[in-house]
Amino acid sequence: MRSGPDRTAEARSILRDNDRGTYTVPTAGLYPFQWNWDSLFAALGWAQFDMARAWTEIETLFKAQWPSGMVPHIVFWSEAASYFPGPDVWRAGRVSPPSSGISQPPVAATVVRRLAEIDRLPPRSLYESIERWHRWWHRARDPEGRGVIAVSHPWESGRDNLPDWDRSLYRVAPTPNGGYARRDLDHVEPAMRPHKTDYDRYLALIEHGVSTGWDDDAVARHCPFWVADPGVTAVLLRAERDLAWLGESLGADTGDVRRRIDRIETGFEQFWSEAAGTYCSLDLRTGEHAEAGTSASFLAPYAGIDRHADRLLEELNAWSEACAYLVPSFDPRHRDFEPVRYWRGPVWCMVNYMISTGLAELGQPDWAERLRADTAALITASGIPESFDPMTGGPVGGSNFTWTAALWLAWASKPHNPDNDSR
Ligand code: 9WN
Repeated sequence: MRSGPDRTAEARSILRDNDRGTYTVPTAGLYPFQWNWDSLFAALGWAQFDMARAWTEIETLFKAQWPSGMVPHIVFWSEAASYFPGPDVWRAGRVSPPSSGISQPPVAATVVRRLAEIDRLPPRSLYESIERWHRWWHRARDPEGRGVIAVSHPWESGRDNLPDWDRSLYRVAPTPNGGYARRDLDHVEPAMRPHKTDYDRYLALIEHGVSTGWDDDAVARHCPFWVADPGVTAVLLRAERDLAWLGESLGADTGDVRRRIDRIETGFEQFWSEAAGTYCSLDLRTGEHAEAGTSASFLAPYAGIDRHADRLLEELNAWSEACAYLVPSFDPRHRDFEPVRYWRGPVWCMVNYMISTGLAELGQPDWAERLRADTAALITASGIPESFDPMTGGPVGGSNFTWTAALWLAWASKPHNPDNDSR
């Protein structure tokens, strides 16, 4: 019998190597701090062999929660020169520890529910912290109560240089301070990273946040980039449902959570674009939908939304014919698709995990298993990098990557079991 590489041993040792005691860095060098959604996916991996460490990961992240309820996308627990932009650029220092001034897709309640199912319920204080974070999303990023959640920076979506953001981002005047030195290109080939023209605008948006003192109302009213994201909205809707489950298990009053669920469940339809035949992001300053679908379009079932399910499955089938491995981050038939440039094409295994979970719950076990099997094949062949080329299966971005390791341990290495389909 042919024995392949032992990815399970490798994945565990990547988590251990990236462990900084109370949090896990996404990968050494390229990302030397605690990142929000990376840490939560890391907890799923830790839970496979060190449950106490899994809980610590989440507790550490919530120690950085802002008084407003916001949980930052990066927490600078220590200093490191290998990443730009650091705390001196974000100047979000009115709270300790220093952090960025924006958030990231709120997967916490969903991960905590998973941990509760395999271990124990969280303390009430953690439930309340997550509840405050969810309330912040609605208040700060959907102040008009439309039922769609905006991002104030491409980094807040977690899907940085997606073609969706191009039109909205290129209306932002680039930073006049062009003399900065990027650090990401010290670690990863330029062809796999965003362009300088994108970075100039990422920095301008940080400067805008700093100029408001990171004030939520001012950001909502004046931020030049204000785009409702089906990715963040679907993740939040799923998380609200899981928060309701946690709240009920803990004996909390979940009336507000239920009202928020109703609002986004209805609001989500605003993402549907008949022109694109899928869910697309929506620029709230101009009212325009993006031109094409992204991997986030397929997160609707994960959010418990089955409207347009047949159309989504047709679309997924069309994507599967246009690439070798599902699910590319952007429509592989579109002119802006780039198979190795970060979020303009590559496959990200934690996105596959979320889409697959939704497809299983939709009653599509074959599609769910196809995504798991594709992810397993990618990791088996190419190791544990940040993401993968959907055409060749080759590794893309940083290496020895925490979330790929974690999702291998928690999901991709385990063939689908139909008995696990019901929530
Ligand atoms: C900016 C850490 C993070 C992920 C994001 C991913 C990338 C950062 C960057 O890396 O973003 O947050 O500098 O490129 O896009 O999803 O959390 O892995």
